[in-house]
Amino acid sequence: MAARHERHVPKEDPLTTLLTEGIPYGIAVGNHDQAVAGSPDSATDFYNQFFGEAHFAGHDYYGGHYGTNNDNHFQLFSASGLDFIIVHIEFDPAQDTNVLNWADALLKQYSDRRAIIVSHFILAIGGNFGPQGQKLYDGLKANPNLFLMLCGHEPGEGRRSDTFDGNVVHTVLADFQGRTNGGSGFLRTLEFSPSNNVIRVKTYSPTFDAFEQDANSEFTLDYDMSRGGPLARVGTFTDICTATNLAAAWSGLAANTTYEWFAEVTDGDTTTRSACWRFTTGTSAVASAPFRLSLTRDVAGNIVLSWPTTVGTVYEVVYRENLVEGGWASLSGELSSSASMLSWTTPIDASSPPRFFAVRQVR
Ligand SMILES: [Ca+2]
Ligand SMILES: [Ca+2]
Repeated sequence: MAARHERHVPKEDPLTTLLTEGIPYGIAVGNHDQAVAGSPDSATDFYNQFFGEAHFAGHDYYGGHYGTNNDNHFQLFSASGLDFIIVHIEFDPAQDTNVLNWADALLKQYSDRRAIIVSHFILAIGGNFGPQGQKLYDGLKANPNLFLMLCGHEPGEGRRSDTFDGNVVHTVLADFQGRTNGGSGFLRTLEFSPSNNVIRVKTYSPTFDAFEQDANSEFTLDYDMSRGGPLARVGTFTDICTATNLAAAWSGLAANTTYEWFAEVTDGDTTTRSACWRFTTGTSAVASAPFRLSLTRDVAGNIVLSWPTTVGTVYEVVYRENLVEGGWASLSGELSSSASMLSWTTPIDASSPPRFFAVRQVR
């Protein structure tokens, strides 16, 4: 955001943009939008007067804000089948942990959306993270849907790419306030090309009606959009200290499609993630019924699988020992439901390798 308290407030005009809501946008509060520059606890009255919740509330793309004002807020938007969440975070070198946790929870809540973080100062000209940028990256990098962070603050252009757990996060700095006439309107456009798995970044000045095309102004970022979307949560378990086996049904799988999955365990402070496994469904997908499969142990130590059912429907428990190779093998035979739940028990054979269970609806 421009480092001035006085500003012309643009009016989103549907007639000009041909978009029913005008051009959807969001704003990251900068140090000069704060009554005490650099203090996120000081007043941001002018910003909230013009760009507060009331200004955005009527727009479908507006997602909401943190706390009592609009200093930290987010938008949801979609284009060409790609769904995004973009979170705008106020300038705060110390990075308020509560705000960071709010952003982290949003990225998890919207794990099926591609996530962009925008904040005033994330990346320094030299390519190092600034203090806030480092905290934002460290605090949010475990979200596999995060792929892009955008910032200004330091006049100039720069970028870096970081990989965590196989997921690449690009951070891009573009700030033209030091140029002639306060930047001559120079702005960035990011064009997503799913068929090429790249984001094409361009730099344009409507004042000059010209592109700046040197290496730090026009470039492509690799971004794999081929997997059909970010990871989504399959199941969540709490109070698992004494659990030995946990299972969740993965519904809605498409046939002949490769999926990846992993497990994450947290005690509230530290989070540990497993390796990332993958499997490919067969010509007719298994476990396509939308129900939650629960797995417990009975007093004798047997495994008890149970799931909600429809009376008269026939199911079958299947298993596999390898999610990479082979297929699902029949285990239970046909099980007919006569109530709203069905349970099936099997002893544990300690000499067998670990097994993955699923329930198939036969008819
Ligand atoms: Ca604030
Ligand atoms: Ca340049």
